[in-house]
Amino acid sequence: MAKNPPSNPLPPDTIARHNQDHQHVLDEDYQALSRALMRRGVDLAAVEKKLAPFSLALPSWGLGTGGTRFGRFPIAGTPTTIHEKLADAAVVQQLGRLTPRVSLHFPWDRVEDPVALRQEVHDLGLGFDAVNSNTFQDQPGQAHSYRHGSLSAVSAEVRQQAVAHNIDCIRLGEKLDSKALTVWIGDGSNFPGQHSLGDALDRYLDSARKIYAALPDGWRMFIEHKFYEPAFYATVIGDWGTSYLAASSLGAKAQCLVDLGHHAQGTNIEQIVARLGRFGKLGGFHFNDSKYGDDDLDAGAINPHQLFLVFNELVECELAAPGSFDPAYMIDQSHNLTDPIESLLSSAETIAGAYARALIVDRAALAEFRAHDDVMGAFRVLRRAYETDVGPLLARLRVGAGGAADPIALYRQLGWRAAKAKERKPSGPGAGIV
Ligand code: LRH
Ligand code: MN
Repeated sequence: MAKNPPSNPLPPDTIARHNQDHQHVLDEDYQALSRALMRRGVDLAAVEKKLAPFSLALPSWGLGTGGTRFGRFPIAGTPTTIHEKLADAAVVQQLGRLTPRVSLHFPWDRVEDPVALRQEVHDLGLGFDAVNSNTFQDQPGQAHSYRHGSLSAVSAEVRQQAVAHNIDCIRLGEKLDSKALTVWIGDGSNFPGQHSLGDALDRYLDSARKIYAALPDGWRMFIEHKFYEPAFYATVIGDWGTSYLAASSLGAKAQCLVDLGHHAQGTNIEQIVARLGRFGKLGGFHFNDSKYGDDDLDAGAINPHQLFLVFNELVECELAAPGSFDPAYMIDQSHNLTDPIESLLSSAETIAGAYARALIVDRAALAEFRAHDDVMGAFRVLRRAYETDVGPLLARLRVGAGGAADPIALYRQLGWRAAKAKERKPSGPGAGIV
């Protein structure tokens, strides 16, 4: 949770005044929670030490209004340029203090002058996280279409074009101090027989090896699997197993990225996290939530218990491999009906809350119950942590880092969106995620 940058989008004194009005209640609630946790033998100082550096990256594409194939209903004042998106990201960071990085998507984010943009993001107290390539859409003037795939396409020209785009993303990312490339491809088929399922993966691996070879030292390549859409019969990187096999065959810099919405209903995602963590291939996350498909809803909005169980596995992975466990935590949501800043403030706190609950699990009691196959005993240990309101703890750390006691209430009070609606050009209606 970072301190004040040179150019804050919001006047810091407004946050200080807001917090003064809330200080008494914050202290009371925090004292009550710390007393309750102390009684349960939870070492609050250790929990806060773990929680304080926790941070997330915002998706540049999540700062604008999202949509579906059926339509998009932009809110006046939402950002359309990279500069407007970074200003809004700085508002989320200044109020919430959990999101000091932004993940860019090329070519959605047009970067005219990377050196100037790097300075701009620094002045806003932010940085750039993984960059994302895009070979799931055709760009105007593009030589070869991705209609029949990209990195796994039958056409060598198409594969070469897709490889070149990914390497361009790495080179641009280097200029922006990013340290990772996320590769999600929509490649797949809609009809049985359309593709050789084996050859399609081999073509993908051949292309991915060329991208991997272009990675600078210290960089990582995140392979993002997804079980369907836009392909509706078979997806080349359709599950964690294929992603794990691909990352293992590429090398140490390649790891698997888990987007929570990319799994069939009923999938035990926390077990996938445990497996990838156990074998050192858990590179990162795209946090969101879904009820049906890849709905890209706000994290924890539908299934907050699953989010808690994912962090419970992350804490166990961290305990099993202290120091070598460093997944990239990113949000990937589509804000179709809410103000993106409010959704990102809410989601970031929800995700940090899931981590905080996982940190207060009584691991010793859990191990004891597990050792004696005491099913209900073990379950109740997790349930007790899950049912703990950690809000006062998060608020104390947030305010301590210069954030707002009640970020969304202050955001609304300050009228940022209305002010931006007067100065920003409207983004037209349309369809699709951006
Ligand atoms: C694919 C995905 C991927 C991004 C896109 C915006 O569904 O999750 O991470 O490239 O959304
Ligand atoms: Mn994603």
